[in-house]
Amino acid sequence: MPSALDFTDAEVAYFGVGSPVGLPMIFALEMGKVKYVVKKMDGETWGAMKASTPTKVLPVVTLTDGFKIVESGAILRAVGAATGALGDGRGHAMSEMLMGLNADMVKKVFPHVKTVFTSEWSDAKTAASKAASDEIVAHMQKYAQFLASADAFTASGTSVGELDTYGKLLNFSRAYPEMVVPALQPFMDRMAAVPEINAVVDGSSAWGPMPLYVTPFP
Ligand SMILES: N[C@@H](CCC(=O)N[C@@H](CS)C(=O)NCC(=O)O)C(=O)O
Repeated sequence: MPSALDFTDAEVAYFGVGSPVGLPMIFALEMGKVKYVVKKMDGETWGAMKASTPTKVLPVVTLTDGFKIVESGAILRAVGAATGALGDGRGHAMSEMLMGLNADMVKKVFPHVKTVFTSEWSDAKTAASKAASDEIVAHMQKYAQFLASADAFTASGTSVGELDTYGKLLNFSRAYPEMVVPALQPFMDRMAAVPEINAVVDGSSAWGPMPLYVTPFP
């Protein structure tokens, strides 16, 4: 395992939207009880900051020594290394297997969904998106074989891979409820009941309201 960075007092810049990109790393910070600084961006503050960021996208985490970490997966794993959520042995492998499956989930689903920022939509787009459902559900069926118990993939149940799975599935299942195949429902229910995770989703964390990024099809 890599030696861990110290995220204490790190500034975490992200939008006030609970997206499949940002939610997992926020879950990891909250689960790890990291004393970080929330920098919640909106259109105006982001417009002023964007040009100065390394990759012109958020999230950006700035450690107290000025080191900046970009890329949500890198932040998630670095926070996981600092908080024990990377897992070890089989738990680490399982968590990384989920990360890989989730990357494929994103590729299959993201092009089809409507988000809070989508301005134009049509019935034809909804029909085209729904036509992708079978392939998406077939992907989600692959997860069940890896469950270590009825509702968890690892012994901790909150490895970075599980946090990533939950953050992404919470969003994408707004468009495709069928993505939560029956075998995954206990996992989703357990994760929803974790107080730190629930606080981010229900808007009672330091981030305040975080409406989900993906919306149901109209
Ligand atoms: N690969 C990047 C993608 C980051 C990304 O797409 N960020 C979006 C928000 S989820 C963003 O900053 N959009 C604002 C913009 O492009 O101006 C990551 O995983 O961190």
